[in-house]
Amino acid sequence: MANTFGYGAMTNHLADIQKSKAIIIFGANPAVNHPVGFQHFLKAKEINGAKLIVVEPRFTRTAAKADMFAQIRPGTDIPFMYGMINLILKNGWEDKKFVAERTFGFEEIAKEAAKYTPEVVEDITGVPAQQLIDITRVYAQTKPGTLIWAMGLTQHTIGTSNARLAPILQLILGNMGKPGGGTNILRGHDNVQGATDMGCLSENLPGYFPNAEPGFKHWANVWQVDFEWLKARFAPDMMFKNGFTLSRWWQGVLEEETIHNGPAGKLRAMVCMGNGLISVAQTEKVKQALDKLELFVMIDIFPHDAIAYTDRKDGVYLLPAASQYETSGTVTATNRSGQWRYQVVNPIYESKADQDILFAFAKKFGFYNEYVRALGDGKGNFVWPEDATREIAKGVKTIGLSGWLPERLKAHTDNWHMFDELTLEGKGPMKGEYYGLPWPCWSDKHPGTPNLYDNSLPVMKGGMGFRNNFGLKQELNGVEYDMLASEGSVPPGSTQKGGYPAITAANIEALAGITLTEEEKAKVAGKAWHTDLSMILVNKALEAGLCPYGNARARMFVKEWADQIPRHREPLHSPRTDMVAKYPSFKDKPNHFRVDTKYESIQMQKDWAKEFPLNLITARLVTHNGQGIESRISPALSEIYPEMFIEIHPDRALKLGIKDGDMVWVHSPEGTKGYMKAKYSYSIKEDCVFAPFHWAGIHQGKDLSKNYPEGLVPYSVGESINTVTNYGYDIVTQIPETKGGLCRIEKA
Ligand SMILES: Nc1nc2c(c(=O)[nH]1)N[C@H]1C(S)=C(S)[C@@H](COP(=O)(O)OP(=O)(O)OC[C@H]3O[C@@H](n4cnc5c(=O)[nH]c(N)nc54)[C@H](O)[C@@H]3O)O[C@H]1N2
Ligand SMILES: Nc1nc2c(c(=O)[nH]1)N[C@H]1C(S)=C(S)[C@@H](COP(=O)(O)OP(=O)(O)OC[C@H]3O[C@@H](n4cnc5c(=O)[nH]c(N)nc54)[C@H](O)[C@@H]3O)O[C@H]1N2
Ligand SMILES: [Mo]
Repeated sequence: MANTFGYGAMTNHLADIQKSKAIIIFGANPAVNHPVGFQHFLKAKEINGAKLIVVEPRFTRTAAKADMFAQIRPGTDIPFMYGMINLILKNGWEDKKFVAERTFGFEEIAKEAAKYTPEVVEDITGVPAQQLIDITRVYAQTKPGTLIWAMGLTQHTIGTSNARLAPILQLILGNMGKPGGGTNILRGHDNVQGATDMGCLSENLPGYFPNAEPGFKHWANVWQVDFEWLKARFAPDMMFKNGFTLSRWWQGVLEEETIHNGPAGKLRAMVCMGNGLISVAQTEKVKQALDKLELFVMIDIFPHDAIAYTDRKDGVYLLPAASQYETSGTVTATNRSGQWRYQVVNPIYESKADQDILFAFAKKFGFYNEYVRALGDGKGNFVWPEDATREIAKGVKTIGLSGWLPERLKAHTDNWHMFDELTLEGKGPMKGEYYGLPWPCWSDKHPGTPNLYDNSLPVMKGGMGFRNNFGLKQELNGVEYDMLASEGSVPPGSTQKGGYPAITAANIEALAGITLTEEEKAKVAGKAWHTDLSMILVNKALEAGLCPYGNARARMFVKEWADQIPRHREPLHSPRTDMVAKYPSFKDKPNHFRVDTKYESIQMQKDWAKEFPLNLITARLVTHNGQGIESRISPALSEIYPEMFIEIHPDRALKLGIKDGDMVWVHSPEGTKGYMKAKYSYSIKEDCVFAPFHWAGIHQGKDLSKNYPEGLVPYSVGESINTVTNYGYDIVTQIPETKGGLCRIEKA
């Protein structure tokens, strides 16, 4: 099952933010959620005099450090960014050369931006026109500028559009591919980047190979198994279909008429490995689905809250997983760097490392031999995790993991004091490599890539253009455009003078100016750079100073998408009914990760704001983590924030007759309600409330403590705000709209 929380990696690295002169943050609170990384932001301010701009619905601890703070209405970042682009173009602050040489579709963006005057933006976002003008003037004229985002941009029905418009803003300013610039998405869990890279999403295979026959054939080749054998593992016609997502698996159990699960029909069993389950929206549905499953297997280092939500007495199995300290291997950090970790202790008691649990399953299901065939001698004799790391290096060329050999990664962990913090350059024994070999690390000799898309550096020093993934020509408004970069836009030391396509067996000789031997030709026949396991194509490209994936233009316009350019659409449950008519949501989408997903039909159903007048924002606290089980089982952390609460502005509370510390009911348009403590706060506007999502164990007011295994009740239980968050899912990724929605509050 896929985890749909977030997409995208940092283009630059964390310490590179120290080189920024302007930092604009949309919907991230690094002072709280990335406190170690936030030190680089503070250093940029102190050492570099960088201007820090925060665009946020709440006055956060990050906002407290900002030079400029725009208190935006949730879900309206697109109008804000278009407003900036409008002013940039009016004042001629765009980087014309960059746009002309390295992008596609700019005119469409300019047309849309023209609609968003400062007055229009003020009406939609609630940010005063003059503030937008001031922020744009500073950000557009102070370079290099970096753009930061995290969950405040992604957890919306239009999350994907948000995540497209932010890089478009950076492209227009020419801030892409520059030290101190880029788009830097602060990712969540340890190794969430690695998990995405390894195919833990239900719509693609490891290394982002499309969920289609060529992708499976590539992996069959790497795994040395027969493609037909792989095919036989799937129900008929289901092999190339997206799977369910974590946010909607329950629909597969509960709502037969709206699922598209082929001959398998309803979901009957679930294995949950390292996820809290109550952390996704609609916990009442999650509860009902847990009750209805025939088999529920939890593989976790601790039996977590989901256990308490189901009343069932059988069909539940807890498999004790070992923690990261009891195993070893690589994780991938938010800046694409690899880190080797050594085991500290052997798994304690009867716990097993996750991979050993998976191996045991594979044996039981009868495909262990195929499962481990690519490892070691192919007969089950292998060294974990070294051989698995080699398999990754062999198969994942798409993002350039070929250079991530275990020996190299271990040397980086062993010598991490031998790297420069600001440039990541190695010294002494590590000379010539960048710390953590940030991907793409194209080959065993490539040093890694600290900053993506920097075409001022040779490819063998981490330089590159944009990826050629979308053809050579594209038509737009009757004109045919070249999708490759212009003449003159190319990393130095290349055999080419401008753009070039992705490397294949068919074009390598012409592009690199070489002749392959007959033996080489036979080895690479029919292959492209990312499917050629011999490495001949990649190595020959690198020798010619060519980036294996080509040198193309960044697309601002995407023909195949629901919105070809990012467009503002109001949240499904919007506090501004007048805006819904002007900026309606998408048409309902059938068969979206196997389930029908509603947009317009919910949005138009009624004037939600009348009954549910408060905008609900959910986010994080520094002392708790995720679903909260790992921090609520700590007596010390539970003491700092001992109970679930909801922040409300005192002026609004006064109108509702709610005093600071009163218990309240928070009602959701879903028909559910949550019981929690009201807390006065001035950090939100009067029409918003804020609640953390770290609690569980009380469901619609009912205490579930008795349902935890004996002796394992967390020190703090509370209502999960996800019982109250509203229906709404991103049109592409299906991330829940947990940062936009409505509620009503009454004194309990
Ligand atoms: N202490 C701690 N650290 C963590 C975590 C944790 O649970 N605890 N979780 C980790 C994980 S998994 C992740 S993904 C990251 C997440 O890191 P962040 O994205 O920083 O996390 P949040 O606090 O959920 O959301 C950030 C901000 O978005 C704002 N916001 C809400 N709606 C909007 C909007 O429409 N527009 C804008 N511009 N802003 C909006 C919220 O007010 C909030 O302050 O943190 C990681 N770090
Ligand atoms: N309302 C609202 N909801 C949200 C969000 C929000 O901002 N608002 N944010 C969303 C986001 S971005 C995220 S990432 C999710 C987070 O939600 P979850 O992923 O559910 O959160 P965690 O608490 O990090 O859960 C991790 C689980 O993994 C277990 N674990 C830790 N180490 C290991 C290991 O080595 N092996 C195994 N098998 N298990 C292990 C832990 O014990 C824990 O149970 O919540 C999402 N939900
Ligand atoms: Mo996350």
